[in-house]
Amino acid sequence: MVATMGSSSSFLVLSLFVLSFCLTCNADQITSDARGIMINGERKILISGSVHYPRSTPEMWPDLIQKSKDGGLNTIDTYVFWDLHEPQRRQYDFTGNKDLVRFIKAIQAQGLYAVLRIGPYVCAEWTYGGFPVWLHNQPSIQLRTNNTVYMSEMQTFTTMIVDMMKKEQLFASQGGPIIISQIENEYGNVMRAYHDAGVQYINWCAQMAAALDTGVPWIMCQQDNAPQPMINTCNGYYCDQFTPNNPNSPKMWTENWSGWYKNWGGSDPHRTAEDLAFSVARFYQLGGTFQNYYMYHGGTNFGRTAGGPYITTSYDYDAPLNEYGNKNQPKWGHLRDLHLLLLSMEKALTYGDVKNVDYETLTSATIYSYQGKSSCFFGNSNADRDVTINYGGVNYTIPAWSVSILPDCSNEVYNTAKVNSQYSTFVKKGSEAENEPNSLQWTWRGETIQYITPGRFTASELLDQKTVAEDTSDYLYYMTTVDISNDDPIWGKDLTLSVNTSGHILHAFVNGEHIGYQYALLGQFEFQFRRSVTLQLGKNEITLLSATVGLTNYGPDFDMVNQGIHGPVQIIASNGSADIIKDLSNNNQWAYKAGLNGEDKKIFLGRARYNQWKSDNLPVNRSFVWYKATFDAPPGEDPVVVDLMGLGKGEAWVNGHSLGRYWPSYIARGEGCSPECDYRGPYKAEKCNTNCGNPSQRWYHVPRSFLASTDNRLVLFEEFGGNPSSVTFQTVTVGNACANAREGYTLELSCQGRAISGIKFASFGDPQGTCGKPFATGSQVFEKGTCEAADSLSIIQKLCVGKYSCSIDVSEQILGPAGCTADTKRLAVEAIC
Ligand SMILES: *[C@@H]1O[C@H](CO)[C@@H](O)[C@H](O)[C@H]1NC(C)=O
Ligand SMILES: *[C@@H]1O[C@H](CO)[C@@H](O)[C@H](O)[C@H]1NC(C)=O
Ligand SMILES: *[C@@H]1O[C@H](CO)[C@@H](O)[C@H](O)[C@H]1NC(C)=O
Ligand SMILES: *[C@@H]1O[C@H](CO)[C@@H](O)[C@H](O)[C@H]1NC(C)=O
Ligand SMILES: *[C@@H]1O[C@H](CO)[C@@H](O)[C@H](O)[C@H]1NC(C)=O
Ligand SMILES: CC(=O)N[C@H]1CO[C@H](CO)[C@@H](O)[C@@H]1O
Repeated sequence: MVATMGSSSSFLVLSLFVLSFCLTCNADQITSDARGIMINGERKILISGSVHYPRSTPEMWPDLIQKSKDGGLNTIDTYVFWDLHEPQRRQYDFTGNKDLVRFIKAIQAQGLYAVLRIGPYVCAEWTYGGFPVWLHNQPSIQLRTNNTVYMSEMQTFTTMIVDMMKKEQLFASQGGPIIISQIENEYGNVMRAYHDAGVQYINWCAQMAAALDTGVPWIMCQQDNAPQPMINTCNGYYCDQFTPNNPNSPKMWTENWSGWYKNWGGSDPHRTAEDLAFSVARFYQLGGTFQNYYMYHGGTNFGRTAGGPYITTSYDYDAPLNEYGNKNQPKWGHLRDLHLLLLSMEKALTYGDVKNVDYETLTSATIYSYQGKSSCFFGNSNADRDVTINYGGVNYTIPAWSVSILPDCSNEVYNTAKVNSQYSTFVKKGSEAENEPNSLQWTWRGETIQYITPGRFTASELLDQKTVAEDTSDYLYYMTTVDISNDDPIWGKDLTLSVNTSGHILHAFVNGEHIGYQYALLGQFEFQFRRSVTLQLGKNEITLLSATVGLTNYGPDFDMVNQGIHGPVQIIASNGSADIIKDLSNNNQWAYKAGLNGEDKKIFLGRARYNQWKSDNLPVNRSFVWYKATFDAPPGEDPVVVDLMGLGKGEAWVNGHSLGRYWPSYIARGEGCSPECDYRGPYKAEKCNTNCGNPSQRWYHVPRSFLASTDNRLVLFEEFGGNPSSVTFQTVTVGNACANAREGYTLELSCQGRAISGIKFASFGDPQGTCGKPFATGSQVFEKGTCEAADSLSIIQKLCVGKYSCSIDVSEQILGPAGCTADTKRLAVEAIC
């Protein structure tokens, strides 16, 4: 806008014009066609990664986004978590790590695009799929279907989020970063269960969203019948065979599962860098132009946000950035190399002519020609066979389950199965805090178990936990009394208390005594608790304490899955061969209380008024105990974790911030792990697991922003019984970095924020062995081969030691003659961090 001013009045008019125009002067126009999303009329290659704002802290966001950008992403995707923002009806919260606007602005600050998946049902292994539990208790409501009460609540929340984004000018149509929004989530997977009402509902979702007039496209993932103008998109481990329902919609992949989540009782899933890169390269080879990693950073399920049942507090996901925000190498680097290459081919991929050539089974070439130049993808989807193809008179070998990319159709620049990025291993180190004693000094107090007291909410039936506790706590007391007279047929007999529950954990107390507890085994959430009991003549007090471990978040009618004691609750007297049953389920008056006493008093905040902590006779292996200790923060910048080995199950707080549930006593199933992992062949969540036979989760992230340098307060609520004496704070640092690159490539090494302190091994020639690789059998070291450039080690030492990162062109010019006859020489380096 250049103009010369005439008079002051026309200046005023003009500046008003400029002002109003400039509200949209950075505006981007987002449209789409069959080849892709277009920004201001130009088709784009969009490479996106999911980072969920509440799974980290605002202090971590800039670094996570920076590392995403350095990893070659141009877009960040997040869900919006309704239950966090509206914990009680019409009471909103956007503070701290719930500050959605701050998160979107952090994306904008680094020049990335954003995808806002409002849902508001989000699944996401998040408790109740992101729905606030009060929704469940609205009269006449039915969730995710043609129900006016639900639709009105959904519309109110969705509109509020859209208005909030508009007010902050965050849609691309206003000059902001949000280029796409999503309504609903994977509804196509469950729609059949809702019959015609489901179809009616999804059409309503489409109209409701479109009417919000964001100026950017809306998507619906896993929705084969997505009504116009919604774009349906694919979620899965592989999406190369996906076609959208509208021939004018681009081929978009909204969830590429970069790994998998972990359960209590489960081992650690891993998806290899080779297979993930293969799925991505294959998708872009076959015409995809938008793909999103689910997750790029998984993070942590703080507080009670983990869904489930039984999703762990760690949501690491084996994502390219690990739970603490460090690069998960070689995945991060191997994908970055791919992203940069794909972005360099953007014009050819989005505007080029496309030709597919089929070779033998499951092997094909795709050639993109643009402005007289051609770029090639050679894909081999055979899981067990390398294939050599002849293209342009030259033979190319494509390893099994891989894609080669040749930006000039002659030189292979990238192959998904050949990893040139470094491997990093992480080590946990004890706190080096000065004056920190070897073990923490603990104080403790007991949790008071509740029995029937007048004035409680009562009902003559067993109620669902969602109905009574409305997710204010994991815990709900069910309390009743049983009167026994000496003419009662059960008097004097051997008695058993039997309770059917879908809990997930049940504790039983009779006349003040904890007679036992039981928890559901992973995958078997219905169970029956049975213990022998002794009742006295007269009144007997029975307290059943039920605890949930993440509310169900997925499946048709997932919101109606029973959580809590549904009965029957019976006292069973054995009378010879027959049983006499006293059924308490619906005959008795039940009193309810949600939450623990200590939760009501918020004793994890450490207020002086509840300062009844004792320091003597520290209980060990006793259930329902609160423990407290103070500690100094480990110095430095490295991420901090607390090792809770020795404890049973409960929740942990640092300075009042909940770290999440802990359960180190739950040992991962012994089967399903294997020392090897073949990247070839379709991935599934059970394929490449580690950590069988160890606690599913032993270490818990303590974000640096939760900590002061001294006098931090750790509070634990121990439900089952444990020993806190070995609890320690540790830091997570890079142990060593191993890298390996072929001649003609560049080898890069870094210690992720620390200087490289030494080089343990370096050899240019035909080095043997592996180093730092997960799943590698045998010794994890490089060894000198039959030939080697004599000065490799000293050259690498000179180039790298003392540096934060170093990059070496692998060639004889730099490293000296290797004297090898092998035609594929390589450089292998192990650096000490
Ligand atoms: C959807 O709900 C409306 C209003 O309650 C009702 O009139 C209509 O019959 C419902 N449609 C289906 C298919 O259930
Ligand atoms: C390519 O491979 C074919 C089949 O193995 C072989 O006959 C041919 O000589 C090779 N061509 C070149 C240029 O190496
Ligand atoms: C209670 O649990 C037992 C054992 O799992 C089962 O056999 C029985 O059918 C259950 N009863 C009800 C009413 O669900
Ligand atoms: C208990 O067993 C005895 C002997 O078999 C029988 O006579 C009696 O009726 C039983 N009581 C009840 C309440 O079933
Ligand atoms: C803890 O106590 C329970 C019973 O109260 C017992 O079964 C268990 O073996 C004890 N565990 C340890 C580690 O002492
Ligand atoms: C159908 C299906 O498996 N959906 C899952 C896709 O992955 C996301 C992320 O892990 C889950 O939230 C869905 O349940």
